[in-house]
Amino acid sequence: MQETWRWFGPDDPVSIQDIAQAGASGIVTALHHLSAGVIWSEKEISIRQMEILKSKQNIEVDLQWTVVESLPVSEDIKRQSGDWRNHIKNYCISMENLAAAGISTICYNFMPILDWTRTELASKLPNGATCMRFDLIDFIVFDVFILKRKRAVENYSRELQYLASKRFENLNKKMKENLTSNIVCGLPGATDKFSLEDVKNHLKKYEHVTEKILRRNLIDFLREVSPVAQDLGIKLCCHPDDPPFSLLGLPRIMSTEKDYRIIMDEIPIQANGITLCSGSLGVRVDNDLAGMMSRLGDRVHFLHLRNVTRETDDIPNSFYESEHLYGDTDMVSLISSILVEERRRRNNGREDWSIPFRPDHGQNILDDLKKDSNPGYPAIGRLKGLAELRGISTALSKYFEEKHD
Ligand code: DNO
Repeated sequence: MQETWRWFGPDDPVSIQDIAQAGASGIVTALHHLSAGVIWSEKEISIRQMEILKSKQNIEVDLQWTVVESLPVSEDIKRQSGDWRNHIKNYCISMENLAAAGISTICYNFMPILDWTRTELASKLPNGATCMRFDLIDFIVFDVFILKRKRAVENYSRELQYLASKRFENLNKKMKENLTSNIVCGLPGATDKFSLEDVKNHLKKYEHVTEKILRRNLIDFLREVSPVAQDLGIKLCCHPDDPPFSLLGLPRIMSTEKDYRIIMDEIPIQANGITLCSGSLGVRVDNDLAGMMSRLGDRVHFLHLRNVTRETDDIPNSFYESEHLYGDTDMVSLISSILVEERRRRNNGREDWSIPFRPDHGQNILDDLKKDSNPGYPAIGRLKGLAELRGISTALSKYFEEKHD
């Protein structure tokens, strides 16, 4: 398991030095300033590589940009509208430029309009730490009473609508603004920051896009880009929907093992792979993470390891981001499945046997609470997560080695 760490670029309050001291050896980053659909030029890519080099200052560690997260897929590609054909061409050119710069793992997602979504960015825990949270009732408040989406009520039971209406009555102006900005302003890494009007306009453009159409559009996209990636030695890895259920009445098509199976079977080449994100997928009680790793593992090219606690087992539901080892995903079983897959790859002589992972998100603890950082991406909370995950993987690897010697 190759330890990587997400870095948002020179403005990220968590520095390259911090990352080096956390012990990670790979950087996960993206050219966040470029809009979806445009070419990532060789020049822009090398500027980011130089920024990493420069920020290393005098540290003697081998820290390289190894994973792109994300090379965003434009809304036009997702809808097959407007300039989508050009955007696909541009995607292929960006992949060529990344391959030429020695970067060969590319994460992307296919969620319409909203990328990952939370209703609370700093929910207080009993021990004083804070974490991110998705509260279904708050989301309904936003959808039905703030955004006032047409036919929104059709997506929720009467009981949920009632609870949302009661909660809405108690929100003051500031609380409504906060909830809106948490949902539409774009969490770290999301390509777009929207206003309410933007969301309404986008929703209109998605009116005809059903689940079937969105899935077909993803397959069409992959049919074009996967062979190019394969020739370039690039591994594409689709990030799951976060949360893994429909939001704002929009289809979401990468939420379950079955969803992944369809996409992998349609384009059965190695370059067409997965980001297994235990935090996103773990929100659904019907996703068995360790099992998914064993069954889909051959094409898992990137791992996001984090945990959530579901507040109910219904889908959709509310959840909060728990500590890396203590949530609804059994992290020990998941890591054990990962190590079995790595051993299988090694036995088959695969060069990519060591799968890059990052400790995804972290709670804000200790000095994190006094410092600025991107929501979900504090230094110490993630460091704690990384250390715990490293502990499990080290112990299990040693155990497996002894068993097999
Ligand atoms: C959240 C992340 C997402 C992810 C994109 C992948 O922390 O996992 O922002 O990067 O959705 O395309």
